[in-house]
Amino acid sequence: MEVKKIMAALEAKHPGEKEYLQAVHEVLESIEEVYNQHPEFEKAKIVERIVEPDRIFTFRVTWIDDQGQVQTNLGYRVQFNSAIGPYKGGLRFHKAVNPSMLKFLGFEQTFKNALTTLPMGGGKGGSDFDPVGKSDSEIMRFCQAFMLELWHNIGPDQDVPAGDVGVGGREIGYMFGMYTKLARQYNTGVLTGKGATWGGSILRPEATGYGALYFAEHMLAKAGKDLKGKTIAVSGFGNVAWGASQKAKELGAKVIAISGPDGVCHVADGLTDEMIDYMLEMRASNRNKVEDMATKFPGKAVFTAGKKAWSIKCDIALPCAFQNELNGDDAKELLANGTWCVAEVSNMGCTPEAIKAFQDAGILFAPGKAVNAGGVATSGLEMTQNAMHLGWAGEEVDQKLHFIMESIHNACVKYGTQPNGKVDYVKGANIAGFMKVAQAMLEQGVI
Ligand code: 2IT
Repeated sequence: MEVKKIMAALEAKHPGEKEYLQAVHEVLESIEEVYNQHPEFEKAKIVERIVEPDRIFTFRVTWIDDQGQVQTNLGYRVQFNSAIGPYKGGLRFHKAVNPSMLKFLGFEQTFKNALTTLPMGGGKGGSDFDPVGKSDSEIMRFCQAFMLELWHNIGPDQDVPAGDVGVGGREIGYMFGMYTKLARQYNTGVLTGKGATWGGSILRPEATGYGALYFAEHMLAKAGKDLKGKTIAVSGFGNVAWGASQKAKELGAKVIAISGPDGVCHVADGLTDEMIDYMLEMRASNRNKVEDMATKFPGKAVFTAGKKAWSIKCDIALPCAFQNELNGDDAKELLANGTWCVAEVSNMGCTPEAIKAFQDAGILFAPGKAVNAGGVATSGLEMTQNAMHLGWAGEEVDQKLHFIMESIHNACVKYGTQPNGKVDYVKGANIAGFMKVAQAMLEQGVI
């Protein structure tokens, strides 16, 4: 396999699919050496097959807004790879959603899910529907119209969507309600991230953020460090940033910055429990403004318009919002301010330039597909509970989440330890995930 040749062919086939090509390039670069030691992979053309989704559904979603106007959006489901289990991955509602974004997310999801130790393939979906400024009734009508199209292509052993940016418990509820009405079956395991009284797993809302901090604990311990008293900058204020902030505080760190599309809030004394709770209200309001934190807690949170979380001096940076939200310039600023650990909690949160800057500087860096896998892992645990028609206590779920994050860290160390003894977490995560999916594809023949 030659990365350059494969990338050139993909670029010609999928021109302009920036995020998708970026995600594929990162994985291929990491696995090239190991792949070329396996002639059986080359013979079965595993790389050529693994970079293309199994199939993509595209559909029109029509709904009526509060003014009585007809609105049309595009909906998608990318069923990327089902070599190790049913398609599994979230739905993203965001105005910038397009096939490139969902293909990158589905591709990443395939390897992330392989890392979780659970039997889940990779999928992703969503819509260019923009939740910002929408009323609750509009959100409900859109979710129902979206499910009217999607329901036929999903199922507990077929494809199991969940939340992502713009899709949380509320949206999953509206979609599940419509699914049940259409299917005339109470298929609990068809979606994850459900409410706790109707098949949802305890801790699923917190799991992405909690898992990220468990992973960070292991990464820091391996480097002889810990979280106690460390300052953390977090981007975003959605579900992921909320869970990460909660756990960071619980483990003795101080979250001193959160950000949004409008700017950053500097919280010199660290987020309080009250402020962390308020993040949920900010998310539910659909205003998408981090300034609301400063308005609610004057004097404690200081808002600066147009700045990112990465402008605040911190020990640890946790991108928790969107792909490519931390670029080369941001990396320089963080490094100049003495940041010594960056853990991507968002999917592909850092640009290739930023990752290179962190790696060149020799600071701790771990990629999203390892760090944020606790979310989908807990979705996998929700599927298990649904299949057994029972629910576990929070302690049991948390214990399993701990075990999974430790296993992912171990896999990164196994496949990513360099001759100098340092761990390349990007390489480690990519190789560990790839090897599992590639081997399964090989054993299942050319299909
Ligand atoms: O990016 C992700 O892993 C998610 N949005 C969660 C997917 C899931 O199926 O829980």
